[in-house]
Amino acid sequence: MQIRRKDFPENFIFGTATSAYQIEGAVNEDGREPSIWDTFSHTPGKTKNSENGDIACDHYHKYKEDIQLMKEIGFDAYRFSISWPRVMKQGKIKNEKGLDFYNRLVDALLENGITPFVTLYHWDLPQSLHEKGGWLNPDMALYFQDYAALMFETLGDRIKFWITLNEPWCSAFLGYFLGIHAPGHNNLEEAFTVAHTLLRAHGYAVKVFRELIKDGKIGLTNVVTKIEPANETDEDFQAAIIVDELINGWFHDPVIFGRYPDTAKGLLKQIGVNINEDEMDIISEPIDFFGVNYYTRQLIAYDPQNQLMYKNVEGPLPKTEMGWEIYPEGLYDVLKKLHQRYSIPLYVTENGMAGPDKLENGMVNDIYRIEYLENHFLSALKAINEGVELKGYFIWSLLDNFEWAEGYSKRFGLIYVDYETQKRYLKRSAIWLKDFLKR
Ligand code: GCO
Repeated sequence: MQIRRKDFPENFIFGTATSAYQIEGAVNEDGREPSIWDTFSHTPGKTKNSENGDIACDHYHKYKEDIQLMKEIGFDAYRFSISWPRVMKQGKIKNEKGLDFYNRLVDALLENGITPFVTLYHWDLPQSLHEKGGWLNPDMALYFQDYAALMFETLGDRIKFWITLNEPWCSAFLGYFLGIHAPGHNNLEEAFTVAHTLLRAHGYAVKVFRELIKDGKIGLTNVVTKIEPANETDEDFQAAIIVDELINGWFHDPVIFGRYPDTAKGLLKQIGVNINEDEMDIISEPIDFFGVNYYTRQLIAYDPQNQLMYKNVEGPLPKTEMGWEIYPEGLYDVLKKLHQRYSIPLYVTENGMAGPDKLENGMVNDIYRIEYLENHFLSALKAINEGVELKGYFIWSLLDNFEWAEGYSKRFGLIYVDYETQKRYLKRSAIWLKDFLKR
């Protein structure tokens, strides 16, 4: 079935997403200070080919050109993140030159008819705050509230859609348990401590938002993965329930219901992992939407050897360059589940794929990305037609960019970036999207 833009609701928003450390570069310019990702990516062995975000896509200097490309493709909106260490020195004293960049960026977006959606925290914690304990320090929720308040006061007159955190699961579990993201710790209890402080920080930001901004919307973006048992056994079903609660429920239930999921809590008690549950009332300050970052599914098998009693099993479906199964049905499933469980407006704040993109004669023939997007658009449309209040869809990503520990080896962009020349090339998928978005 050929999907068309007019199949979606009239006011449905199509956008694209990026994040500060992945595209901006200019890491030492105009008073920006290091983040934990500057430290991590400059630590030998932490990222592929020891690559880092020092230059990235040089978006700090090329933002006007990039906005023209967004306009050419025809996006309604652009989701980007603010670099905390760029706008506050020592994580707490405002840096006017850093704020000026975002003022210029937002003004240029609005001048070009593109609605800004802003993520306050997309993983680049100021290193100076990390040295005060970072997300292990409960006071970080208050530092985050001050940062959020500064941004609401600076940009809140022009930005009406705000996201507190991007994927707290990644910050907590990739950063503090699996160790593949900054700051690279390997401690399960730390991961749960960090998760709780992040959720408190979210709640504190929502509280101050309600005081400062009367005509805006605020939400939380989580990575939402379709969790399925690897085999039709009771053990794998049970393991899948727990993983679904640990990856998905742990960062949704507290925000809406003010409590952590029971089954997963039971497992943690059983394995002796202590969790903190204070200030659940602040964590569950009412929000206006959930952001859904959907990429794939995970097949889960029971594994008593693992600290959390499960392991991932590789699935049989075709995969992207990240090794993630291409599973558009999972997007429909997770949107339906989120709608049924939380009955709150949703935005797909990220969906896209890393492809084997080769630039030939100035073009990348990423037909596979067109097929990927069409099939995921169809899944989203099916959910909408069944009553899910999905209000927008942001494609990850506008540009090829720094894919964290994978460095620049993984290309998610609709636009190809030649990192040698910093030239941009619209891929075949961008040209397809330009036609799709035409009203
Ligand atoms: C995430 C992050 C993005 C990633 C993208 C591809 O969802 O992990 O928001 O920064 O680059 O998802 O992994």
